[in-house]
Amino acid sequence: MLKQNKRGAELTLNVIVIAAIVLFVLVVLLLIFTGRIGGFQKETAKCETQGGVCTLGACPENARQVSTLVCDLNSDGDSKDGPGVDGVCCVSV
Ligand SMILES: [Ca+2]
Repeated sequence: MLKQNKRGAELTLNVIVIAAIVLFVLVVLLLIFTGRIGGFQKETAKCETQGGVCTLGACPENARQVSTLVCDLNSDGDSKDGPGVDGVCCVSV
């Protein structure tokens, strides 16, 4: 604290550093927030809610795979575990 009183330039530098840290935290919070909104959008595009069926492997002949609808067959809340774990969305044609 004594150094800050002696040299105003150092105080200014501290303010800049603190401002940069605050800005960084805000950016991180924004990324988390937008990530959650993205999660909500995925929630509405769930396979089952759109009339599809989640299947491991290929879809049956009377259904087609819809890649825009997500599956979470292992129910861990994450639909990005891959088609071998979460399955693919099959919608009847
Ligand atoms: Ca999953």
